Amino acid sequence: MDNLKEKAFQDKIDQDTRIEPKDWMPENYRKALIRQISQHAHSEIVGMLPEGNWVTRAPNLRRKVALLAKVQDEAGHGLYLYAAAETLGVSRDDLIDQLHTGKAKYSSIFNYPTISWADMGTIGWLVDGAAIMNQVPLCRCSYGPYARAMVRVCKEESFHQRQGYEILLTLSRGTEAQKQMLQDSVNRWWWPSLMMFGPSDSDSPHSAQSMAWKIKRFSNDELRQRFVDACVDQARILGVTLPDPDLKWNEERGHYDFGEIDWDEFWQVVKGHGPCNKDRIETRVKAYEDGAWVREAATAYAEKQAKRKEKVA
Ligand code: BYC
Repeated sequence: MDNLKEKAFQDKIDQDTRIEPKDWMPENYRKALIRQISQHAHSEIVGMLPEGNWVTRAPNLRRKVALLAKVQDEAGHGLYLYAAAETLGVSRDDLIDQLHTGKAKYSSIFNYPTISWADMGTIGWLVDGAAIMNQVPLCRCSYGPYARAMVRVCKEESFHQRQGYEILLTLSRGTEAQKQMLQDSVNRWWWPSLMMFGPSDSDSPHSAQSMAWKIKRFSNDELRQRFVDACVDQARILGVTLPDPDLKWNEERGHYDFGEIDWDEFWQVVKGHGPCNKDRIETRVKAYEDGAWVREAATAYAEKQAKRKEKVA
């Protein structure tokens, strides 16, 4: 019976029919989605921290307003994604608990420190740039609620990428010290940005199945290559050097060749031993605890309203 259901399910996927929450789905499809969507949601929420760190130190009011708005957008992305995960039968409290107890993964990139203002520009250019490359295909993901959430996320990410690039353009036309700050920032963020796409295809345990289910539309290496190809001209316009001596155009492949990623560093960070993993989780837990009174007040108000409605009825 399940075999028949599974065949009908795969036929739907092959015909690009969206799967919706109440449709039958294999248990492993549900689990794969909960895993990816929740990791994605956690990444958006933890992703607020490295930039939030600079809100009070933005160089002028316009920059401060834009940065604050970007960080708020990321909170919104986290909420759409938690809501999409909840349609699969998992509770938000459980997901948040997994993040706070260190059981859940989130993107490796957010475990690196933001030590200069240029990092706000570089995160927009490279980190949001990598995110867009990875996430635009997710708008065509086979699971409806995730795909629909991604449409809005991608529109906002695109705006973030441009505001980051504009920060860097301004620095690139500035003083020698500003140009150096820009180059130093790109030196630190280039390789971690390439790691955002995940392990090489040959070391990616989930890719084949996720692609067969059209959760992922392209492999980690395909998207990483597209990202490198897109960045080279953008770096040239900024007048920065990408820190990879092996980066060069390959006429035969029609792509840029690039150097070997330090996979030891990647797995160290993923396993919790990056420069900021501990600090990020501690800050996140504190923010959650400090916000308890807001959740309590909102719940008390909702309960009061519900009782009032009951009385009227
Ligand atoms: N960092 O078989 P694989 C953002 C894990 S937010 C940490 O290739 P998959 C933004 C992977 O989870 C950016 N862990 O897995 C926010 C798996 O572990 P488990 C987040 C990583 O799922 C604010 C194991 O390694 N974007 O853009 O097929 C401001 C094996 O990997 C990483 C998303 O989440 C990593 N970099 O492919 C600015 C997008 N890479 O679960 C920007 C949606 C891999 O077996 N997610 N791992 O314990 C995806 O597209 C896919 O999940 C990935 C990984 C490409 C990330």
